[in-house]
Amino acid sequence: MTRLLIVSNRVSPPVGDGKANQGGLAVALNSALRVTNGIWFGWSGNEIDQFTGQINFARNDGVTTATVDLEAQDVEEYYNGFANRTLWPLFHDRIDLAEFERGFAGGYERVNARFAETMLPLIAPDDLIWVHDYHLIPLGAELRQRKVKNRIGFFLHTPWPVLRLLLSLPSHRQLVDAFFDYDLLGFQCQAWRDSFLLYVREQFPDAEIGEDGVIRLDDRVVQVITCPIGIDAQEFVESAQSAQAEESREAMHKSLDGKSLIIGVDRLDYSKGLEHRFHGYERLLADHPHYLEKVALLQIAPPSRGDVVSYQDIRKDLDALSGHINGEFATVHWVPLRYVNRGYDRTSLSGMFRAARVGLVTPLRDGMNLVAKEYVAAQDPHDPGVLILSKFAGAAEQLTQALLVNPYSPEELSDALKQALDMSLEERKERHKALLESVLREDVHWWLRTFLDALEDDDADGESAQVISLEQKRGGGGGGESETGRSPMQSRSFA
Ligand code: ADQ
Repeated sequence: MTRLLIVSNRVSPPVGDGKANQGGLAVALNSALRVTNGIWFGWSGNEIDQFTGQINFARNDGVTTATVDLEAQDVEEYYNGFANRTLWPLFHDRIDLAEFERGFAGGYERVNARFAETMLPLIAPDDLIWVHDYHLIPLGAELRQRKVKNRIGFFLHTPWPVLRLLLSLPSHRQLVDAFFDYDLLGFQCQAWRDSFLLYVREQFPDAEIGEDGVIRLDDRVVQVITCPIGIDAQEFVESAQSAQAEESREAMHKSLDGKSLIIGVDRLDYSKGLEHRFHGYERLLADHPHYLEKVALLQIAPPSRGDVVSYQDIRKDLDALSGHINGEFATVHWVPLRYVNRGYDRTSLSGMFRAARVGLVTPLRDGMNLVAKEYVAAQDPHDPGVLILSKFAGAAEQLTQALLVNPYSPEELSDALKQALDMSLEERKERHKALLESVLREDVHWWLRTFLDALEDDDADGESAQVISLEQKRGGGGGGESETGRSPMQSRSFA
């Protein structure tokens, strides 16, 4: 079995109290690590005075994690800086919030180099290396500079920005150039992949782009695929039917006292469109007074990235807006908007999703959005709720039976809410059936298999001879050891 080496900014080791409190992504990656006896490498989340590169190993529930501490300056420039104040807003079309500081870019390069240097001793010749997300785009190139010959894949969890916006980043070419050092590049949906290929076509005219998504640039070959992430759907379906979920659903019903629940669950992030969502709900209440005291919006939004000013700002804005809406419409018996800044365990959440007549998932831009899929999986197929989904979430390419909306338009949101609240049982069942089929079919296990099959497949472009010769150019040779003692690419089987 080919060993898997996963690299992400933060590491999520399995936790003692079972699957319930872990996201589907962590569960799926952990199970792949368990099966292959793999390792998950990344930042511990801790700060240290001076970077030492010392790896702390831990083994939890059959999964080995290897973590390093970072200096405060690294955290500020790489994580809070380039990752969360430059790339995240840029990749979510918020150029107005993007900060372009040279120090950030320097920190990003430095930490990626430190990751590469530190993880080098962990890499065995046959390992498949899988790098996750925008924090670590240059990691593949850093590893290649250190003569790593292994197959390396990269998966981007966020959207890929439109060409003109990306050009605003001073180091955009350098950033994209690093992608050519991977063997496989995965995007959440066709739109982000197309946008990436368009960038390459315009900015790297020497690159050959095959119809199969294989790009050749000089001696580098990368295959670009669409591989939408899913949830652990079957597990979520079962969790929503458990006694604990039922308790949470019942408690919710009791507190609603016959009102229809509309639910939103998001990290508190400006990309999730919470302000626009609140305005859409306000519009519903203003334009359709017969819903007054008949509906309630529950928005659960635990704060994230509180060290970044734009996140502090959005929190203040939402506090004010939720107060304003409740001030305007509430009565002594009714709170129209329940706005909660804390997290809930996944089983309780599944019960709340099941209690909700409408799932309101309206990010302004989102790589995929797993909440939309969780809402679908949690529904009772005999009396399902309606999913309202932003057209600008990656999930909209798969979940076409949702009510798809422009999240910027309060009118469209209000219309969709009305349509959802008034929808017949027959139509709700029909839409839900199609949605559930998609969520079950393309679940997180399907995603994992699809990505790893492509990563293992060193014949992906149908021209293995050429790939092998490129491996030789990288120093792998025709069967002997390379200068770092790593053998060239070998056939792999991931079970
Ligand atoms: P996120 O932006 O974090 O992920 P999302 O896909 O919605 O967004 O996943 C959030 C997860 O956190 C969901 O599983 C959700 O249930 C959970 N969650 C949110 N609020 C919670 C709360 N209050 N209590 C408990 N759990 C809560 C990034 C990208 C997305 C992409 C994912 C996976 O931004 O576009 O879908 O990665 O690739």
